[in-house]
Amino acid sequence: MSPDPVRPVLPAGFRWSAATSALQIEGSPHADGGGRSIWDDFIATPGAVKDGSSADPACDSYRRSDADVALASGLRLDRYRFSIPWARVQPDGRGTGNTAALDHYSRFVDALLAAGVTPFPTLYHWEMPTAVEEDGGWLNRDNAERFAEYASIVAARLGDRVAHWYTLNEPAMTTLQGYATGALAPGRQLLFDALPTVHHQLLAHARAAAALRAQGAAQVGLVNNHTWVQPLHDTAEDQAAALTYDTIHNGVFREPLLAGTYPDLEAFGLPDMPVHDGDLALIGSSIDFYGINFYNPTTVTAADPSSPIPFDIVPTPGAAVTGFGPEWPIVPEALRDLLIDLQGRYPEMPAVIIGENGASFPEPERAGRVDDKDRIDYLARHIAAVAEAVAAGVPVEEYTVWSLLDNWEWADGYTQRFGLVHVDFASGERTPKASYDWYRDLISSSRSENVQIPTTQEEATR
Ligand code: GBH
Repeated sequence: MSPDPVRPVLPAGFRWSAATSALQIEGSPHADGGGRSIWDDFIATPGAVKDGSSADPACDSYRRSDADVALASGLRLDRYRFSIPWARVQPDGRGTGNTAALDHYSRFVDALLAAGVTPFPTLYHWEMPTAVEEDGGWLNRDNAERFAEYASIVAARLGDRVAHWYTLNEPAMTTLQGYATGALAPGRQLLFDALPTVHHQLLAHARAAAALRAQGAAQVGLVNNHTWVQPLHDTAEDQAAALTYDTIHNGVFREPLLAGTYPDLEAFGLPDMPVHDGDLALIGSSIDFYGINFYNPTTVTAADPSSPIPFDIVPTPGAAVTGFGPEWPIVPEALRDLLIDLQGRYPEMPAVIIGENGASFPEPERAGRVDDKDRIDYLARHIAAVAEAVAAGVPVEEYTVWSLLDNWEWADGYTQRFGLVHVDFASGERTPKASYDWYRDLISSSRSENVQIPTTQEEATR
């Protein structure tokens, strides 16, 4: 039980959501004429995916979308965050949209609306058509315009019912893991030569945002995944290493959107971004809300001077960990500190939406009910951190759990379970976990009054 009788409170009207992404849940990536994506290519690369799995059938959600709508509706979510894959809509990465796929998402949007849940789609959760990657992917500036054309096609079909859009999910992961280290598709290992993909993604986002608004979109933003970076030791070397990591993971994706400029990359010995006249004005006025995915802080130490990368990421001292091990320390206060720091840097920033937050823990593959106390504890403490930031004046308006369902975790295959709902990947059967009931009750209590956020798992499950 919390010794502190003053628990954080979230204001009435605070919105609740849960998220998934297409490739991670849908299966049948080529049904209805879906095209080849960089993830098909990555999956086909021996050793790329830890358990050798493919994303098919995952949760089989392309064929079981009604079951997912029922689960979203059972939580009484304000909004459901899902993604639409570019390669289904434009199988060759260009041309008029694939009608069968657009019909599918049109029916899905109708089903969500009928269930009282506002659809909140993401247009790019990492599935680039292979044809676009073959034209240089995010290294090629011209592909920003292609992305905007794709956005326009989707908006033309769904824009009469969808008012809120995320353009890109986590461009930092695309740059750092997709193009710099190769841990995710397209598996390029360009190290710092990957940096132009930062600017081309932000440009793609901004052009897509303009295209969406031209079709009547009410609110457009993207989701940056931010981490709270701390030096391991209080030394000049570790502080410099932490600042470099903070700049390439957080700063280069945040500053252009919220301040219309890039950090001084030269100061870190990094090349300048390939900015053309007008780009920064466009990017700097492109968002109606600022999306943040948060999972964990990062502790950084200076690397050996002979290393091509000036920092090493190390375990966070004293922190509990998720199913990923020391790579994913659990430090909820880091989310509060990050939000308060953001508000300090950008006092005029738009509303903040937490677009993802959640954790995987070792759980049975085939099970009925999972009593996922660790997840409830993780979520309760991070929601409490959000409430503390709101109390300190940070304009957070929405919180999203990653994920509604256990799903296919990219290069980690089926080895990590993040869901409020257990999925038996062999049968497709969905079984709500204890965290599903907990989240439903939290949402329902927040509708009747300002919601008191429990700060411990013991309280949360009482
Ligand atoms: C988010 O990524 C994603 O938006 C979501 O799709 C994902 O399922 C969720 O969070 C949980 O990971 O590159 O070898 O280190 C957060 C970034 C990307 C971090 C994959 C973990 C593991 C593989 N995640 N990464 S590796």
